[in-house]
Amino acid sequence: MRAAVGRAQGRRGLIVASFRSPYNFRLTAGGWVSERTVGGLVSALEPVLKQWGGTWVAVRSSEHADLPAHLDVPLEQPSFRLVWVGLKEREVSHFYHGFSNRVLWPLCHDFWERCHFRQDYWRDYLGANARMAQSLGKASAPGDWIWVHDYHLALVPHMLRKLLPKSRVALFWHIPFPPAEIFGLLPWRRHLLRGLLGADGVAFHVPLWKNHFLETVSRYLPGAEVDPDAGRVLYEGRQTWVEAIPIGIDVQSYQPTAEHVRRSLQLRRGLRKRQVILGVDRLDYTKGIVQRLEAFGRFLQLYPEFKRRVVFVQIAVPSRTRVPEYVEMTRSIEGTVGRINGQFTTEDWVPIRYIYRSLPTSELIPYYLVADVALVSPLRDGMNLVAKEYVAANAEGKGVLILSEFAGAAQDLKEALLVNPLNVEEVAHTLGLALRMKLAEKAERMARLRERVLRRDVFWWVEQNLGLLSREGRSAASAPVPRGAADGSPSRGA
Ligand code: ADQ
Repeated sequence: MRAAVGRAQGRRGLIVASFRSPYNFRLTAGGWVSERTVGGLVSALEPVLKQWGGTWVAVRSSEHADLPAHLDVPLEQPSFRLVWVGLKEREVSHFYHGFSNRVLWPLCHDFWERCHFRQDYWRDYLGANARMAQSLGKASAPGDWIWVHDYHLALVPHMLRKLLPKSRVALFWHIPFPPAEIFGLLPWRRHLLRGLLGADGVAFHVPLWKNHFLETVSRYLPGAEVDPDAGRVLYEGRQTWVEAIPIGIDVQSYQPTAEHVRRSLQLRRGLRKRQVILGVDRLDYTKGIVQRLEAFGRFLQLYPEFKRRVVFVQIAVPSRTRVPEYVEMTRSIEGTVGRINGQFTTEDWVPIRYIYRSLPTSELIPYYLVADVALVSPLRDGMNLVAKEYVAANAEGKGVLILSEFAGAAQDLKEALLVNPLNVEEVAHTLGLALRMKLAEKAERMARLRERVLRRDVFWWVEQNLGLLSREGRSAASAPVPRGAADGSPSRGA
């Protein structure tokens, strides 16, 4: 596909649609500056758009009301176009904070008891999806490929079918897809399934989520014909390919530079050369932060010889701070940190360092380098990019990855130490194992993990997804052309 894209004739564009804008904008003394927003989807796709060019359609947040409706971004070195969809405050509140984050998010992570099935949320979800579909219709030219992202926009593919019957549409679902009996609880389950099946291709991170989706369609969507072996659904006279395509990262941007190494040595000195366990997350109840802290506390009880010799650094970026469940979660994490530190702190040692803010990648990498152990223990996660970033940064092979078996990444990264994040005893003992692991075993495990993470990077993932659109006899020659390929200048990997 990489080669095929490079050979393609004629420029066709890639249009990406997501709820979140890839950048926030800040007015400084020198004018507006763009800052990349934090989150898995943006971390993965922004480097691709920067390299390929194209258009990104996203919802405009209220702080950006003064900026034009489209911009060439990033402002400092424009490489693609950002088009904003304006929504009213109430629409964002019901569509995003409500239906997306208090219905679909908990449902898909198997927290169905946290769902708020409210009709007003649903109404604005429908409306916001329709507005997004209209904007995509306006932003696209015939022949463009439209790539819709995530659960916020599940109805868009079906809506685009009516607006742009000839367009090629793919949708990537970034979170888990739950078992049929859980998705079946959703009062609007049929609308959602029909919405997704408007796409030519729907992809999930791993086979488990794909299989849950196919099972849900066959159980709850009358008239749909599912072929699980071929990964195909026939519905209303159309066919949709369904695939498992694990997301990767932009490996290059996690390769440590001399400056990262210098900074990591500084960090290690600041931590008095103690061993370091690291957690890095968007603050979310699905990430299992409280359970992880409890496991660290238990580890200190079970392995007292590590007291004063180890520090747990938890970096959490504030997230969805308007949703009550997240406010409650923030308090609960702070309470747990306080209790464990209160129990174990000595004159010269505080066991947990809690950093509650977003860090730029250049500051995150030194933490990845200094960490003897990365403890990635979500209760449920579509994939989890932090696990892959840690591996990519770990060129020397000295680190150990402990990974929840409930993260999609565990299906990819089998040489990690896999744990059940709810089993506090198991996680505590695995910490003991990881901190005592011999260098040779660490290096061997890390080498295997790196082989997979480096090979299946984010560009591989994009090609696989766009490949879904060229199936069914459509030649790869109609694929979007990365920047430079159409005029004969070299493009990455072409
Ligand atoms: P997220 O739930 O946002 O993504 P994840 O995959 O872990 O989760 O990505 C988080 C990203 O934010 C990473 O790139 C990480 O480096 C960054 N990040 C986290 N904490 C940070 C901090 N304090 N400062 C700066 N950056 C920080 C969703 C799904 C995942 C899926 C991704 C991509 O929930 O399962 O892997 O989409 O598909």
